[in-house]
Amino acid sequence: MPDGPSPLVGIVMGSDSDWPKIQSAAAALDEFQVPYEARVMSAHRTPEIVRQYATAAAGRGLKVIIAAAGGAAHLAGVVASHTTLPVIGIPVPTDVQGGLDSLLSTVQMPGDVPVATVGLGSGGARNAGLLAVEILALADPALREKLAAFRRQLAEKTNSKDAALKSTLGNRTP
Ligand code: RP5
Repeated sequence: MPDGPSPLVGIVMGSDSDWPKIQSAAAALDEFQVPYEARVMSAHRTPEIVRQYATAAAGRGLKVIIAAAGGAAHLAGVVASHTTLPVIGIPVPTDVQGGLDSLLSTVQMPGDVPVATVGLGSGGARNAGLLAVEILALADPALREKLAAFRRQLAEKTNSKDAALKSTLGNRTP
C-alpha cells in the first residue's frame, strides 16, 4: 500500500494463495476510495500474530476487518473473538465441493461472536468490500451518497439490459 490516509479497513487472509481469489474485496474499497491495509496471517500457522492484530485493530483506527480463509477457515472467527469491531468473513473457494468447507467453517459461528459471512467466489468477496463501505457509510454522509449513486447506476444498467432484451424479443416482453 502506498502512503496515504490511515486505513479504515483491515483485510487479513490465511495465505497469499487467497489473494487472487479475494482481490475484488479490495477493488470495491478502491472504487469508494476507502483506505485499507492487507496482511497475510493464519489462525493456525501464526495464531499469536492474529491475536495481536485483532486486539490492536480498534486502537489503530480500523473500523471493519475483512478476514478471508479457505478449508478449515477459522481466521474470521478467531479475529472476531479478539475484537468487537465488525468482522466480515470471506470463505475462499477450495477444491472441496467448490469451497463448502470454507463456507461452513466461516459461517457457523457460535452465538454471541458474530462473523458476517459473504458468499463464495469473487461476487462474495466483492460484497465483503461493499459491506465494509456500507458500515463505514453509517458515519459518513458523503460515502452514503456515493453508495446511493452506485445503486442508481446498477438500476440504470439493468434497465438498459431489459430494454435491449425487449428490442430483441419484441412482443414477448410485455
Ligand atoms: C488456509 O489454507 C488459507 O486461507 C488458504 O485458503 C488455505 C491454503 O493455504 P496455502 O497452503 O495455499 O498456504 O489457511
